[in-house]
Amino acid sequence: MQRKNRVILALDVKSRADALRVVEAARDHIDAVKVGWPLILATGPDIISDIAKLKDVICDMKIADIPSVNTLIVDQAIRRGASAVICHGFVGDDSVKACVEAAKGQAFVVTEMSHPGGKQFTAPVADKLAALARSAGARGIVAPATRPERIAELRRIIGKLEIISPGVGAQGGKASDTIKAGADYIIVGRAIYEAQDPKAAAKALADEVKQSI
Ligand code: O7M
Repeated sequence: MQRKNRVILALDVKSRADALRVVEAARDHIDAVKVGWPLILATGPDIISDIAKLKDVICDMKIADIPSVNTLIVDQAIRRGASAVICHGFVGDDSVKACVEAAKGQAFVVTEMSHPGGKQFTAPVADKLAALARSAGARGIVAPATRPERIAELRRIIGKLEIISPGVGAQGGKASDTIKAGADYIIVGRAIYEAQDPKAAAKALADEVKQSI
């Protein structure tokens, strides 16, 4: 994944046509596309390979199963062209290690989630999940743009691992605050794909990021 714009597009749209339209529009101002269940279920898993021809794909199945099944899921995602995957840490170190191994290190572990409910169960254990990501050899963690102070705290735990951070725009987080707190990339969905002009929206976010570095 390039590190030019530091913007990852969360492509939670419901059709192949919309997916390709938004990626084509935003492609110069994003570094990767996060493809998850809404789009995969709406269009079929071939969408992973189709988008991977245009941009690096991070497959977001928030994988949370026993190690052997995690391996099967990651294998399928990588075979279809994903450059990285996202998994949950609460399932334990063996499950996370299975994802990391199958993805050859290209796995991100969810820590504290960005929505209000993320405070309920994920926040109290987020530091441990971040430490697990590090010890398991993951590429990085997912941390909340809605709580930049937590990004800074989690950064102290993970050292040089990468932080990709959702919650900018529709969930109330700001790109500049997120980057200043120590995130490497912002993850943005609705503020780009629901915009009148997705290209302009992506560019504005990438510009805000550049001014915050
Ligand atoms: O910008 P939005 O709010 O439209 O979309 C945010 C995206 O980030 C959406 O795809 C969510 O699944 C994802 N996300 C969160 O919003 N919060 C989290 O805590 C974690 C994720 C995520 O990407 O996890 C991998």
